[in-house]
Amino acid sequence: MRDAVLTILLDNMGRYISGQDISRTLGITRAAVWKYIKLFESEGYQIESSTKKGYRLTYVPDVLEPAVLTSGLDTSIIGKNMECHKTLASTNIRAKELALAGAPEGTVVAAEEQIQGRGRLGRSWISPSGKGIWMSVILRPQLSPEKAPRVTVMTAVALVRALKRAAKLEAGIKCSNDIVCSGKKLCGILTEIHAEPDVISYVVVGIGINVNLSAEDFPEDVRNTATSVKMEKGRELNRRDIIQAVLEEMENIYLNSFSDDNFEQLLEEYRNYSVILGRTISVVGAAGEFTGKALDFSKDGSLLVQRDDGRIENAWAGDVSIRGETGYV
Ligand code: BT5
Repeated sequence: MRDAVLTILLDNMGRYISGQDISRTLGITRAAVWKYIKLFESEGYQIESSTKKGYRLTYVPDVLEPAVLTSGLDTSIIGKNMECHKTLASTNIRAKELALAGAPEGTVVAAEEQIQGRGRLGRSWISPSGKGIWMSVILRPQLSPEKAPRVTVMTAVALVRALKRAAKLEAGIKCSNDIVCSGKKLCGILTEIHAEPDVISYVVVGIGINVNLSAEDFPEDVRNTATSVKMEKGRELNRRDIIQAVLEEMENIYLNSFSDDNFEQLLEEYRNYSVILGRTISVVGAAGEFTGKALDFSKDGSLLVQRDDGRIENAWAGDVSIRGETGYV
């Protein structure tokens, strides 16, 4: 019932709605409505009350809860089913449990804090409470497993678009799972798949966005290579606006540009956002390290790198780390 009252206020954000209308719609007393209003105020929501006009929600605190994140969300699949937690080991782990148990496509898991946030290749992801977007999306694309890198390409483009739309921030793509700004890492993507031999059964796309972190929130070893929306813009942003933009852009691409026919167009946008194409980079993989020129991204999502001796190698984002010649990018 709490969420139902909150949803009505959110759907009427900035407009008065009478206590009577709320009580009638939900079949509760006006006294009960008033109790919820007091509860929301104690949680940081700002609500104006007028004996004649009713209640008007004027401010929503930066908290992750399904009613807040889904109200006004313009999607038909992604985010229709949502779970928010105060603390999780990792949203990817929780999303995988849900996917295995049959959760519908588009289910989103978000957490205020992760205590075992994960990067690729067993690395960790710093996820302090209340300051970032740490979330995972479950998808069930009808794709053969070797096309799974497409999901990361889609997510990277969606993140760049969403940051531009919701935060007016120009970000770039380093390697498909790294979104960067001012030469530092702003977001990371961890795509994990579960597949039968010929078809993907589910994909969990883990998305980490440093929103309101300050330099001190990063441990020393990461501080020089990491940034946040707040550090770039000089002010805090509400995570809800960014989450909704990300989910909307993801769904837009998923429904319109994900097929074999349209993927080339998406790849073109991806190339435009790349901060490494044409540059000399260092590729660090299981087989060692080599330097070369980043030539292009192939249709399968790998990076084509021309080694100094002229040979062209495929570098897979999932298996390698890429560094600029002189720094992180
Ligand atoms: C990634 O790995 O970039 C993927 C990160 C995915 C995080 C999301 S959060 C929601 C979901 N649940 C999870 O448990 N994970 C996903 P990788 O390219 O391996 O980068 C990891 C490296 O980035 C670390 O070894 C650090 O050097 C650095 N790093 C760690 N935390 C960072 C942060 N918050 N911002 C920038 N850099 C960070």
